[in-house]
Amino acid sequence: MKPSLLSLSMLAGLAACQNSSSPLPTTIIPTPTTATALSGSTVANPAAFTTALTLHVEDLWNLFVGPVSTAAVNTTVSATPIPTHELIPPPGLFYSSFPSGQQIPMASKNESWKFPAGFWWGVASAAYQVEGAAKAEGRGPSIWDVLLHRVTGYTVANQTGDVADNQYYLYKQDIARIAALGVKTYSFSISWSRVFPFGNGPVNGLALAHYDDVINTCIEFGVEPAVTLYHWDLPLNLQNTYGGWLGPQIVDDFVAYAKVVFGRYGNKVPRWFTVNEPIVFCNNYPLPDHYFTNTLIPKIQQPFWCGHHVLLAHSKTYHLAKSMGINGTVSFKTNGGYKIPLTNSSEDAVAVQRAWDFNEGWFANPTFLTGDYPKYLKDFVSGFLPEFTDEEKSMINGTSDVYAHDAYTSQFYMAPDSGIQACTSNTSHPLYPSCANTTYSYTTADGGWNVGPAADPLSPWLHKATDWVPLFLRYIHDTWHPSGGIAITEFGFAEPFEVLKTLKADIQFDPIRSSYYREYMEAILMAISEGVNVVGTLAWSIVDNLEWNSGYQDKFGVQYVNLTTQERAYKASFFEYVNAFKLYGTDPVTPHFVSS
Ligand code: PNW
Repeated sequence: MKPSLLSLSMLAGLAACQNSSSPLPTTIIPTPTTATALSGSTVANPAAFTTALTLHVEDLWNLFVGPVSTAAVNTTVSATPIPTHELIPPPGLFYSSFPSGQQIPMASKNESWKFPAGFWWGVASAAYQVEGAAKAEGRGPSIWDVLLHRVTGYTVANQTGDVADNQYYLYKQDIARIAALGVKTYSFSISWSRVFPFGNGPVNGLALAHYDDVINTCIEFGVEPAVTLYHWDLPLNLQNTYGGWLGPQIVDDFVAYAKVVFGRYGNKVPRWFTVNEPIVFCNNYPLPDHYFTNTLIPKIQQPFWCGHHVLLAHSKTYHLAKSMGINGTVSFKTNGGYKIPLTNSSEDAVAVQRAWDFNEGWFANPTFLTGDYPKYLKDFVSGFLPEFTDEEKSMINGTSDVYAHDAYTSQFYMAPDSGIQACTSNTSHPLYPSCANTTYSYTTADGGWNVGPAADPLSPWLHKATDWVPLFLRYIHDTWHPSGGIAITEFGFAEPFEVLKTLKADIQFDPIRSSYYREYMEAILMAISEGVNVVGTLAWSIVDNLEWNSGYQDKFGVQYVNLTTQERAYKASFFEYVNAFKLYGTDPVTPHFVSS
């Protein structure tokens, strides 16, 4: 891999990210007295503290991450057929209008429900959460390698993505295992810093060859690949040279990355996603102090500078795909949930609208409606962000073929105790700038219950709230009118305390996650039967994986993974999910690669 020329000022803050494991000789640490200039910011005397430095990928690892672990298996493993005994569904948990696959139904199927022909459904993952092989075949570090290796107190159990599910080498069997259940789609992300170890500059052919084989293996097993270009694993070099998503340079770097990927895999991929959940990764700014290059952009503004560049990068990439003749759909994945007004007060109604504007509306209004931000958000960001030009607005508007929503849960929204006005006029109010408060519980007058059972305590944001899914789908349909329909591109549940179970057979039986999938599928069927155009679903996740700063303690897999042996096992919830399509699908569910 060719080296990259970097400015020494990117090393500002490096001293703080040193630890005893770092091999960096202390003599080359600069005095971190200044910051790199970014949009909207200035520095006192940038030239005085800048010099050129040539870095190889290995230097990036050594300087900023330190040693990484490797797996015992470090070459690609071929697939073996799935034994039929693994494909027998569990005994049912429910007796309802939704019979399980195994037992004699106690009630008959709801004949007014149907998934239309062509409905696409599958399971999802993301590169950093499953691949492992952190340094293999020239991968450059991403910000997540630094966050999990270096940042004190960032993780709950000091776990990293170094090895994860080792899917970088085990993908053939992972694809075979879903094919054996008849799953139609595998949605995964490409690691930007594998393809461009520095985020820009030289392209890594080994990474492109790897994803060639992942995509070809999907096709060979009758599984359609769905590919996300960016699932939070920002190449570290881009964060350190210009602040990552805070810098306008990211727009062209992202488009250049997309161009290489589209050029290579083009029409083998029927569904493309540009970025995953910008609401989440933009709200991850500001990154922790001291580990990345400093920026002078005020912390409160940073998420919105990120969002601004995301909208430009996404829309340019959308137009690039069309100009390259890509015939798959191109969308971004957003996230959130139905915002239930806690009471019928007019203040709570305003809080709900503010919450839509600062969440889904942030990216959906520009791309589906107007090319610009929704009202309450615009009132805030117009104080510092540049106004989109007319040309930019028309470039942004109409750039999502599908409304792709990662819709795990819903919650109640209400005005802050102090009232909305007292918050919007006080920049140090804890709820500023959205000024919408949230709760998971009904009011005492309404019984005080939670909206539904809680997930694992490591996902405190997540409750089973499937009752609200039909209304939510209706709201999306009525508000953003997506012409290509709505896809639920992630949904899933962290079974409480699953990490504490010791027996595989106990782990495989996951009752709340199973009820979540069953009732979520019922909710979608209800919405479809009432005319909402839902076109696909992707369960999160294909396997237990690295749940970011919760490590491997918080489990979302519909398959269990033994992290010592890397053995996989189907959980009961996976059968529940697949059963929905067996019972209510128009298209057959066809298993592939089962041993006789
Ligand atoms: C998604 N929320 O993140 C991500 O795309 C996955 O990488 C992650 O593993 C999965 O959900 C489970 O956490 C979300 O607060 C994070 O509503 C937070 C929310 C939703 C999705």
